[in-house]
Amino acid sequence: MSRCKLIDSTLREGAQAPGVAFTAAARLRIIAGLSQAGIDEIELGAASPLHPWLPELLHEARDLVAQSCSLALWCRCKDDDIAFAAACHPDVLSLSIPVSDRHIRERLRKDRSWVRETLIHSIELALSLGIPSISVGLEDASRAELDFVCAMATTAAQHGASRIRLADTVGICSPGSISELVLAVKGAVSLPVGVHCHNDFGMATANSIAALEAGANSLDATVLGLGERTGCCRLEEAVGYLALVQGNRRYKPEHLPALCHTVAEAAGRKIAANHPLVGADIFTCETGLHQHGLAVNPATYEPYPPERVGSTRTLRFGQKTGFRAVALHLAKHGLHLTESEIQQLTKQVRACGAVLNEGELLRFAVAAK
Ligand code: HCA
Ligand code: CU
Repeated sequence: MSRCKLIDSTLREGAQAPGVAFTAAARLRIIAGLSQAGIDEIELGAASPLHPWLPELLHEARDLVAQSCSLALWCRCKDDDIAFAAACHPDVLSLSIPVSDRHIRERLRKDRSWVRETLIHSIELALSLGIPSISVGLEDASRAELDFVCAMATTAAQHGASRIRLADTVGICSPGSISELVLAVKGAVSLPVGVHCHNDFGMATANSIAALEAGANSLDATVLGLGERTGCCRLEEAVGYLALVQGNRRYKPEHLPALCHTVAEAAGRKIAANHPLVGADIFTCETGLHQHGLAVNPATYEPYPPERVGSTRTLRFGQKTGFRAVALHLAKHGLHLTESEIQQLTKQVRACGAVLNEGELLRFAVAAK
């Protein structure tokens, strides 16, 4: 798989989620956390005179992020918004335009030739105002006619865009269908192609990784998947998968818990105990079968060591406890009981009606001896 880029849109797409309104201080904390995690590009917001805080945010973000992290703005194809964006001096402007007839005709009451002309005009305007790099986001690409998607990607390339982004705006793609879309568009243009996947059927991260495997060059994500409706590809999942399964060393999963907690607090959201990579209980094990495997070799039942995400393994003992797990655990702490004592202890633990932590189990064992 070629080098991919992660583009975070927590401060743009994530801020569109209901009930979410980031403060200026929270935005800066989030930017700092994203940079620490090694994110390649941060979309700081939607360029519009309605967002007067953006010029200052861009200015302040420059001092916070690593050299290798680009600062981007998202923008509709509207002259006033493009002029506002240019005055903020982003590294990248993501110009967004719909390509499905549902959006073009029903929402905008325009036609495909309007889309083509507006796209050309907007790219040329943005370049003439000195924006160094233009990414073109094709909204609702997954429900658009493929020939038109490819034609707009080609038009964007011919007029100076540096990247195409395919949006699965209502999250209806599968890993197979997004891969086909990426392959088709990559066949039509020689520009980098990215994806922006929504999570309406819980497949945003899977679709994004499938897109990368099909040759996509970047993926959009938001922390905790914040965004419209069910949100988007979760940044923590993408970082985790790329770093911990694929061995990509640019991304730093150990910074994910702090980043996710910062965003959860700023957005007023809770993080589920089993949330991938950052949930409080993902390395807590209560079952005898798994505890036995973990005692033999943690890799039997863990995809990566807890320390990689700043966590620790926690064992608990209760009605799911097993004999072999208890024996191995006590031996690890230098407590050697006879087989029948361990059988007896296991029975007592299973029946005690509580869930014991490791220290409590040891005390229980000493008392029972
Ligand atoms: C939205 C627009 C967008 C745009 C994506 C892009 C989408 O719904 O607010 O410009 O690449 O999902 O289509 O986020
Ligand atoms: Cu979106």
